[in-house]
Parts: sequence; structure tokens; C-alpha cells
Amino acid sequence: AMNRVLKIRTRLPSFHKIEHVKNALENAKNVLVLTGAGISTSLGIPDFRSSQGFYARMKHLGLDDPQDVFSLEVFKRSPEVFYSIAHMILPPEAAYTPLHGFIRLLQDKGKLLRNYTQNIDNLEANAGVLKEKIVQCHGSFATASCITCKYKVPGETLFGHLRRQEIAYCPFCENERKSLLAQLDKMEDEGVYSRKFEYVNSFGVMKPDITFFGEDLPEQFHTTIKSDIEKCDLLICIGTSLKVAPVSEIVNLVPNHVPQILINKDPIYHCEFDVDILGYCDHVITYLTGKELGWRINHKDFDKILNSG
Ligand code: CNA
Repeated sequence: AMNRVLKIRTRLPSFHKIEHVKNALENAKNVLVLTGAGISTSLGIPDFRSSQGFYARMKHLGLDDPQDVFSLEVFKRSPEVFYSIAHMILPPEAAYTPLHGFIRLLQDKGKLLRNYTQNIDNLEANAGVLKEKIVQCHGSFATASCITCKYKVPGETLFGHLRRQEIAYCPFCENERKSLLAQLDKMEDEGVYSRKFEYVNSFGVMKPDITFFGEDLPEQFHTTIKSDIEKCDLLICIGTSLKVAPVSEIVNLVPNHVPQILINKDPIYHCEFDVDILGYCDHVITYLTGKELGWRINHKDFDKILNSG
């Protein structure tokens, strides 16, 4: 029945069996794990690009491109677009998936070089992955900043607003914002237009520190990636469509002699892996660890999934 979830494609003649994946995991000392939204979907957090994903649910907003909900330019003009959907991607408390548990297991075995996650749900922390082992390539909800003056607050202070779909404003920019709005009102009455007011809607608006299209990645990504690429002896990409650069470029930067494995629901055609394991990642990883490697992931569903196969 595991064939249902484990469909292996391989490009390397010497890498044609699950035993080789098993050996790679057994021998590796510095695993670079690259993850995406697909490792959290089993908890009901939609990914972006699947047919049931977030982008498919964004149609009602009438955007040309659903990715625009994470565009800095759109946020500056119409912050209400992001505020109307953010509640759907707020991090759930305490939960994590067997796949997050697997990353923790690699850490416990001293094999985890780093987990580069594109996710903003912070679930790695719930599984006990150490802060220094994680690079949140696209930021997180852990903090939020005023888009105008950069005043920073703990992310939770915004959660109420995000749940109620109510824009949160920076206390320090409030007076200037009111004065700008008053000026704008006056000018509109007079039928005058000025470019100065182009971004007035987002003046003093708080934005979670997740990386939008049009923003640079957090500093930490740039400081660790070069040496990690040189050091890693196994690359595993899990639950990501690898459509967003520069994270997607990691795959091409890892040297050819380093084994590269993909675990994903859908095939990826624009990157070369030694082995593609196509299936639901929680099932694939439970099978690989429990049945092939004799490792145990600390997760409440581990035995249930293992015995379901
Ligand atoms: P994506 O482009 O939506 O791709 C997700 C991939 O995961 C797809 O190829 C799916 O086939 C695959 N997938 C879905 N479910 C499973 C599963 N159970 N097992 C295995 N594979 C599965 O998402 P990416 O992460 O590649 O795109 C990058 C964006 C998405 C990042 O900037 C994230 O911030 C953003 N995102 C994050 C979250 C989150 O934090 N949980 C949720 C939605 C989007």
C-alpha cells in the first residue's frame, strides 16, 4: 500500500532504490533540509500553488495575480488586501507535523546542518528545532514593523487585528497620518491631486515581518547560505514547488557530488534531483524512518501512519 504514497523516480543509475536514500540518510553528517508550504498542509494550512491552495482561494479578491496579496507595492497602496486574508495563514499554536518531527530527529542525531524554511508558520519551533538550526528565508509572524518608521513590535500584538481583518496602525505615526488624511480630504474637495498621497493608505500601517515580493530576504539567509552550501553532504527538498528565487537557486548551487533528494506531492520539472520521492511527506518520511531506518519520530501520529501502510 505504500506504493500509493511512494512513487520513486530517479535519474542516477546508482541511486535507483530506496536503500540508497536510506544509506544517504545514514551516512550524512550535514544535512541541508529545504522546506516549503507542503510540510504544513496536513495541519490544514493551505499551500500556495496546489489546486486547493491559497492562490486558488484568492480569486474573489479580483487581483490580476493572487501573488499580489504578498506584493509590497500592493500593500503600500491597499494594505486592506493583505489584512483581509492574513487570518488564513496565522500560525497555529503548539501543533507540528511528523515531517517537522523528522527535522527535529535529524537535529537530535547531530545530522542537521540547517533547515532553510520558506514557511512563515514557525512550526519548526513547536517541534523543538533550535533557532540556530533554522533559517526563516521569508521571515515570520514573530515580529511586525511599521511600514513608515520601522517601529518593531512582537508579532502577537497584531494577531487580534489580523483575525478581525482590521488594519493595525503605528502609535508613533498616528498624528502625521491624521494630518495627511485631513490634507487629502481638503485637496479632494478642491479637486487637486498630488503624488505625495499615493501611499497614504499605508502610512503608519503595521506589517508582519514576512518577506513580500519586492523585499529583500532576511540578512541571516545571506550570511549562512554560502558556507552551508559548501559544508552540506546531503540536500533534501520537501513540500516546495521551488518557484521562488533566490531560495530555489540553492538546488543548483549545491555541488553535483552531494546527493539531492526531493520529497513532494507533485513532480518538479525545472530542477534535477538524484531521487524524486513523490507522495505525502508525512507518509513518505514515516515510512523511510520507521520501516527503512528503524528511527522513531517523536509525533503522536507516527505509529498510526506507520501501521496504516
Ligand atoms: P507552494 O508553491 O505552494 O508549493 C507547495 C508544494 O508542496 C507543492 O509543490 C505541493 O505539491 C507540495 N505539497 C503540498 N502538500 C504536500 C504534502 N502533504 N506532502 C508533500 N508535498 C506537498 O509553496 P512553496 O513553499 O514552494 O512557496 C514558497 C512560498 C509559500 C513561501 O514564501 C511561503 O512563505 C509561502 N507559504 C507558506 C505557508 C506556511 O508557512 N505554512 C503556507 C502557504 C504559503
